[in-house]
Amino acid sequence: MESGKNQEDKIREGQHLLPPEAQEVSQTILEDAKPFINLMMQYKCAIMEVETKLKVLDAEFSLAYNRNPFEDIRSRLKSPVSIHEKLVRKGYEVTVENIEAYLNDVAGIRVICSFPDDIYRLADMLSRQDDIAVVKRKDYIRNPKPNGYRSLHLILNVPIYLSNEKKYMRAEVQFRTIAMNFWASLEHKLKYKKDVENEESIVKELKNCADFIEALDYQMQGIRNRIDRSRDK
Ligand code: 0O2
Repeated sequence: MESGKNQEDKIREGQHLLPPEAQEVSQTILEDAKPFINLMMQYKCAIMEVETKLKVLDAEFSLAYNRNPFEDIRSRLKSPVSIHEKLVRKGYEVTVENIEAYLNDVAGIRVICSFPDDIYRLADMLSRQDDIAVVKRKDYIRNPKPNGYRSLHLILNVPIYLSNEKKYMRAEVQFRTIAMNFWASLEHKLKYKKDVENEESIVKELKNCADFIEALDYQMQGIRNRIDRSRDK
């Protein structure tokens, strides 16, 4: 994702190519967009802060347990279209103030772990850091959604240090195993397919797959425990 400054510069650079009357409109749009671009830059900083914290934990954890607590971290800024859709869906006016006030997941970090117990260990280590506040914890692993969705979500308040202020930004961290992520990614894609035949039976089958995946996760964790125990002996 490009920084706000780059995007702004690019728009400015292209302005002289426009006819004079359009240059004025373009300048107004740019001025109106500034608070939004600035806010997105701040969310991007929050993502960087959380990623750094996770990478530090990874380094320490891998020394202590001789393996990495997560396989991958993926981050994204919510797109303007999705921000617009979510505010409208929640019944709020689409303003920069309402983005900050009502959306938890503009800054999104997804952490993909190998085993369910790594998720809880990592989430607890992150939550205990004294500059972070856990605003909300949604445990869809112990309490899966009716469709079978499983993941642990932490909504965090994370400090970012700007040139003249320290500001707390909200970020959502989703912890999933590889298997949970496989299921959620496919289900997410399938959800947006329109006019699907036998939708009810597909929903049922997806729930069955989620149950298989849950069993698989704990079976793999059991195998790892047995290997660890025999190594300790
Ligand atoms: P996208 O496209 O991933 O950004 P909240 O404001 O936090 O109280 P919210 O955001 O509805 O309410 O909370 P919830 O249910 O915890 O969902 C947050 C995110 O979790 C979703 O973001 C999805 O990324 C993921 N998620 C939740 N439920 C499901 C599900 O049933 N299937 C899949 N595949 N993902 C799910 P968005 O904005 O919906 O989507």
